[in-house]
Amino acid sequence: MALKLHGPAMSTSTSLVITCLHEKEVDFELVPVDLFAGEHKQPHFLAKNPFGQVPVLEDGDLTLFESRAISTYVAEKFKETGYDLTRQQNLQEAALVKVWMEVESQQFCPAIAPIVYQFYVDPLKGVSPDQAMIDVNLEKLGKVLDIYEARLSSTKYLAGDFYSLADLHHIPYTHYLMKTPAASVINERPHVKAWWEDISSRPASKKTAEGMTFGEK
Ligand code: GS8
Repeated sequence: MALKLHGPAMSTSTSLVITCLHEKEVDFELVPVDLFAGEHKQPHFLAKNPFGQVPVLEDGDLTLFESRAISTYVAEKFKETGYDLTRQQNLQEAALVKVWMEVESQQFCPAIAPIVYQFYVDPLKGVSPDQAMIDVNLEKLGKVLDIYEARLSSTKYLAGDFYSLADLHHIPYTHYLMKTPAASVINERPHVKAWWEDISSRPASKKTAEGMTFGEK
């Protein structure tokens, strides 16, 4: 039975999992969830994720939420197919993948997410983007990316000279950021820019990006 992924393809957390599924060449069924209609707060969805957020993955009788945990599960379960995203055969490499996955979740995401929300989500609510909120988080993101710039001047990817889940987890938010004036925070750092161009041009990343049309007319 094919895996079932519940969530809209335009959502960052859902597309994180979709990119991983494409990298691992795993068949899945994408079950749409209408966030605008509040479907994720309805009892049938809360039974799958009591926090009422997408995505949710169903694999037979196993139900998972939290996108990074789902992508790790997929990468580990399907270790024989597609691209090796977790480097489990090498303890040190696998540990570095985990370190940089944590950095994405604890440092990068808290800075980039509010910026993307200001540019995309607030206008939908009829509220104009809060420039002060953008500026404060751009400064925070710039400091994180200074560390990335130094790291990526000595290794091709974050965990080492190999692409991994740690890089992949950065794709969804950066995809949206790059369509805003805040893209300069990436473009003005040459190693970060080259890294972004590399990871976003992978076939799996491009395939996922086709569904990431949030806010586009
Ligand atoms: C966050 C999920 C999330 O924010 C994860 O899975 O990584 N830590 C979780 N999902 C958003 C859509 S992603 O852009 C969501 O479901 N928002 C609706 C809501 O919170 O009500």
